[in-house]
Amino acid sequence: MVSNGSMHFMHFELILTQKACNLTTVYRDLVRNGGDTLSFFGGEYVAGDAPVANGAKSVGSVEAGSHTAVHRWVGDPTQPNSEDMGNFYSAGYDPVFYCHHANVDRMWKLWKDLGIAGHVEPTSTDWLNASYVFYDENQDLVRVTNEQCVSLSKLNYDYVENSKEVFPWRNSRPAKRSTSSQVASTAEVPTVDKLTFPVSLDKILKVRVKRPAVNRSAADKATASEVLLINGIKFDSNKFVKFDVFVNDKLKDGVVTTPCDPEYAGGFAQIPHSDMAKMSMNSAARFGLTELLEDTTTEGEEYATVTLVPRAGCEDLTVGEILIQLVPLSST
Ligand SMILES: [Cu+2]
Repeated sequence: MVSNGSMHFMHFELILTQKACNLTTVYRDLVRNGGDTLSFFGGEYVAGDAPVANGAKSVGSVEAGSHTAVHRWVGDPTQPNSEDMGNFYSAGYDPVFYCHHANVDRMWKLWKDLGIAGHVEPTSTDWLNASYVFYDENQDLVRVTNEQCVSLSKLNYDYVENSKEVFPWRNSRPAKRSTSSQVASTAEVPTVDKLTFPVSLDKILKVRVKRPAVNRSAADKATASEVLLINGIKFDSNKFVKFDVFVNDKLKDGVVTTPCDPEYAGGFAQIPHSDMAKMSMNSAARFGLTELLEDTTTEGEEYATVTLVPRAGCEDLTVGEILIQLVPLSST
């Protein structure tokens, strides 16, 4: 009976831990990694650009994070390519797809309403005029532009006002590490210039990347966010691919960091396009470092130690470039 009781207690603890971790995931997608327009929305595809196979547009923070995670979780793992929600061609067959994407739309609204500098929608005419065709309720084709979708009042719907009840993740920034938990010396880890790119992610990759500035002041952080760029991510679009990114994750011996910890920068994940012939995709990812460096007490470090951990489908995935940039928050 006693062991049964403690089992229940452990189970309860795990649920609480998972819930807190999930809230941290939403916080990361909307705040930490969504600090500027490009980081939140992902790269724009513009007419005249190179086709997908050659271009390298970055994914958005929600898109590659919680959005893709839900596709994967709800997909059918017994199917070779994780059908229905777990695959591009079949996701719309599952009615939950529409609930899921309505919530992604809501996350856009929440991101905008946070009122954080840098949370600005694209303003280029090209983006505003981009259009799509849909069937309306009379089965007539109608053309809809981005501009017509940006304003919820034009669409005649809205979401519940921000409140504690619908905003439980707002205070889910990871707890700050004490200085003593970090092991500063990582001289055995190669610097990025010692690697030959493109580099394979068939195993864990650990590299030190020089930061453009150290000990940035609050004023510096208000004008530019520090962003880790993983460019030229090439992979096979036929299968689910995922890798995780940790920064300054070398803690005391025996302490293993997880996606619930402040060292977790985020992940890159793509559900497969299994109806296509084998096709090489080229993408990129952006991870916000400003808060991460504060949370891990490493703002004073000249280099960031970046760890890429392959999780699925990375046997033939390669990375073309890893660098850190300051992104001005006034730019849109
Ligand atoms: Cu989706």
